[in-house]
Amino acid sequence: MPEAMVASSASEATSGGTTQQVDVAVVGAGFAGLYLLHRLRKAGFTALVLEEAGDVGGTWYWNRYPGARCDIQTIDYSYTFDPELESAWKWSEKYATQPEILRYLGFVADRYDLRRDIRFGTRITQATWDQAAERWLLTTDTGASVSCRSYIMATGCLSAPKPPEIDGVKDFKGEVYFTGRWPHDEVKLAGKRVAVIGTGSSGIQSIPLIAEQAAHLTVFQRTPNFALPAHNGAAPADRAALLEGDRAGYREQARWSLAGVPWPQQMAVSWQLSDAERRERFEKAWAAGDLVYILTQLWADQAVDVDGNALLAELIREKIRAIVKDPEMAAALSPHDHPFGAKRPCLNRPNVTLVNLRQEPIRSITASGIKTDKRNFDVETIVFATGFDAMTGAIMAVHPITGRDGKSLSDVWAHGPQTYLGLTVAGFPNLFMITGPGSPSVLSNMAVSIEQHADWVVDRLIAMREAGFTTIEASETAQAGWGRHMADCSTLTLHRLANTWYTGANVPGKAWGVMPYTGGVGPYRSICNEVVNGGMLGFRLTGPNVAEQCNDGEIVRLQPDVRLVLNMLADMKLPPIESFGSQGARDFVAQFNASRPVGRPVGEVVDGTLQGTDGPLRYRLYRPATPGPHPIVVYFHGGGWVLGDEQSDDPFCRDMCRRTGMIFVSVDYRHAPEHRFPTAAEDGYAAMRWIAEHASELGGKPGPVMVAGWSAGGNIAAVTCQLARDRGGPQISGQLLVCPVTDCTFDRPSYSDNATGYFLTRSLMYWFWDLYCSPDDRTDPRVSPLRGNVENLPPAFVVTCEFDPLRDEGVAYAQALAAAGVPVEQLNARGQFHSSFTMVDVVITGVSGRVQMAEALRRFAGLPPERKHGDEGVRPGPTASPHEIAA
Ligand code: N01
Repeated sequence: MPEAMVASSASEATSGGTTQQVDVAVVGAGFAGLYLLHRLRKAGFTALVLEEAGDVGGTWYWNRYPGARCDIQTIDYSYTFDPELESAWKWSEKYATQPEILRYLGFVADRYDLRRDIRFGTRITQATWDQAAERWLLTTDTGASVSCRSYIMATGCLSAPKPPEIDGVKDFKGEVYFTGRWPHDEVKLAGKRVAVIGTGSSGIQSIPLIAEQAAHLTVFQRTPNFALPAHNGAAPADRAALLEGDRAGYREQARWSLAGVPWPQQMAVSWQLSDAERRERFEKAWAAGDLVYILTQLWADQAVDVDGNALLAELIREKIRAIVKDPEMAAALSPHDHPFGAKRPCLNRPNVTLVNLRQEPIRSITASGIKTDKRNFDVETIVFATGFDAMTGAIMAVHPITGRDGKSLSDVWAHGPQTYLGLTVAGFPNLFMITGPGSPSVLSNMAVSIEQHADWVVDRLIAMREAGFTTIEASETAQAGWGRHMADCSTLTLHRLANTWYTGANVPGKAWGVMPYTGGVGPYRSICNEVVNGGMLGFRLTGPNVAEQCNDGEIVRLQPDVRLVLNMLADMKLPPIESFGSQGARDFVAQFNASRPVGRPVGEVVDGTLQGTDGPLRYRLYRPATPGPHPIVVYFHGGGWVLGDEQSDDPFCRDMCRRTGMIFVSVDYRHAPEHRFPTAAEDGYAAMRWIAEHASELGGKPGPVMVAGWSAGGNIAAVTCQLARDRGGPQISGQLLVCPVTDCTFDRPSYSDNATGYFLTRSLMYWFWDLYCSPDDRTDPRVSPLRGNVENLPPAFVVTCEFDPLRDEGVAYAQALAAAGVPVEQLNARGQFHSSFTMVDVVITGVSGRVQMAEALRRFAGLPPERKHGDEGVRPGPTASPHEIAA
């Protein structure tokens, strides 16, 4: 049906039997649905909102249990699309109560006259895509159906309460309430024996208020949760002043921030701070009572590193011990099984008698109360604060959704939600989700995310109308790519280490996976913009009078942190490094390295000199904190034979020393252009010999050493192995080659695929080669080890990165070693660039690669594997895995 006809019939509200025609139907009249309706109308679309509840409010309509409030400061948890609206409404508290938020949403609905296009008390029973008409047909429980061109789920993330899944609920003779479906009439708890099951945010918010009324309250807690004081009251003066000082700037910062609230990125890492400094930061955060602040502002590694997080978690447990005087109760309330922030913490705290379900699980609910393994509790009222079938439940539970070719969304999502951008699903044309799984949603200030999503969707509908397109659908390629990117992002945070509703682990039988996008609000926004700027990358668009358009592909192929680093470098608009000249380039590298996070502590760092071929060479030795003697790894830094020194890969050496439990000796070989080929190679070999001969004096195990190197250092490590074999030793038990230079030709595809844009450029490599080695010498195996004899070399672990000009020569070297019978494993690191593995604590996704490198070195040394909890993802995830070419 033409859009004009659709429009003309749109406002004819129908009941029973007839089908209302609109451009767009929206499910849900919460924050998202209201804003969508406003924007759609302004854009000239006919729109209808279908809402099961009796009024607007969404989650704030249903969650009216005692104590319900928001946990993001209300000045941030507001619409920002209309400055007049902002000045027309004033919040009374720092964290507004549910009634006030509901009043606000009612105020918004009235101000923009939204209710006239909302059908309340209407549940959708079925949604089916009609391919011929290119429309969605919605049937409802009122009998009035709707036909729409586009169908938008504004259903919220926490709207489908989880069933109690405890035996015997039906037998209970008393009253049963769910926090997520609290009655609108007054609930009388005065003088009653009440049980609350669950101590998530809803439980913790409601328990103190229920306790005030009830004669007796028994709280059944399975998992203790981190609870923090909210210090409610007026909005803090400093935040209010920031907002009032530059409202537009403040809102814009929020849109590009990580969590949707304007706080800067913390740079200081936990191990850089003293105990006293950490405590001071923590006390400040504790006193502030701001969830986003305490989740992001203490130290840079608090949310990404198990150790950095444990320091904070212990400080909170210390508070619990100080507040709760009964040690047994304090222990029961102290979370130990999940990192702080991996479950949503609560701004409040329980203050009542507790049943620890870890010690006495609930057996069943009986007619008169709750029976655990040890006791019977007689109660008159049970409150289930047991949470939600989050993110997907709200979308799937409302009705069956059938897309193109009869595809059911439940089937497509049977093993976990698949989406493109969290906004669309392949196979479901013209279906959009607001804050769906795969978007930042619940890990962000929802108000900011909702506006971004709604704007993006409505802007696309406008653009389609202008171009004559009538359908839009995500491609399978784009969706699969987004799934990979989502999984990559999830390795950046600690959410993977907790059983929560974020991962689906709270619902028995639900597929496991981190459902919200963990890459941050700002990066997500820029990706959505890139999709548009890339010609709607990953979408197929069709229309009756226009040619089909499909610019297929993946929007993010880089690892998320690599993307951030490269974007940051691109924003700096640096001139090519080679344009600085060799000394200028060295100064630049030194300055660049000074700005990176300091390396982690090791047992000891010793600087010294060793005897090279023509005189002393500096070295830096990294010794583990464990008792020695330790195996020794001789390490050669990167820098194209021109740049760097024994300290320039300091964070990498420290990290590998800690992971392997081995001594790393980083050698300062001499550099070009002052010392050209074969100086670096000969220095490398001489240094390795000296270190092997002096192993005991250095505190190492006598016997074979190992060699390792990155980039040109990888080249020197590979060459050293060949020279040691040909010159009668010393014995080397293994070689770790990270993005090594192995050959002098530049015609492999990675040299053109990754010629620019990934920091190490093709022209920089040309420059390095020119400074180090004249064309006549380049085929010498001491600089092109791929040209040498690769038989009888030590076992190797070769690392290559997808976005590295040197990728293919690294692969070629691994293949050559394998063909010659050398035991070799190769790690092809997807989405990584040349510097990924040495940018420790900046490129966090490099951790899994370094874990594998450390394991390889331990194998070379004949040691058992030693994994650090949390590093490698205890859950299935797309960590780069070593590809064994041959053994
Ligand atoms: O739900 P939850 P919630 N037997 O899933 C326990 C938002 N929110 O409604 O952890 C016994 O967090 C379960 O135990 P365990 C906020 O984002 C915001 O409280 O699975 N116990 C847990 O203790 C929040 O994160 C505000 O071991 C059972 C609890 O029930 C999200 O909503 C306020 C059980 C469920 O906790 C969800 O919070 C409220 C069983 N069979 C909510 N099943 C604001 O302040 C579950 N539990 C804005």
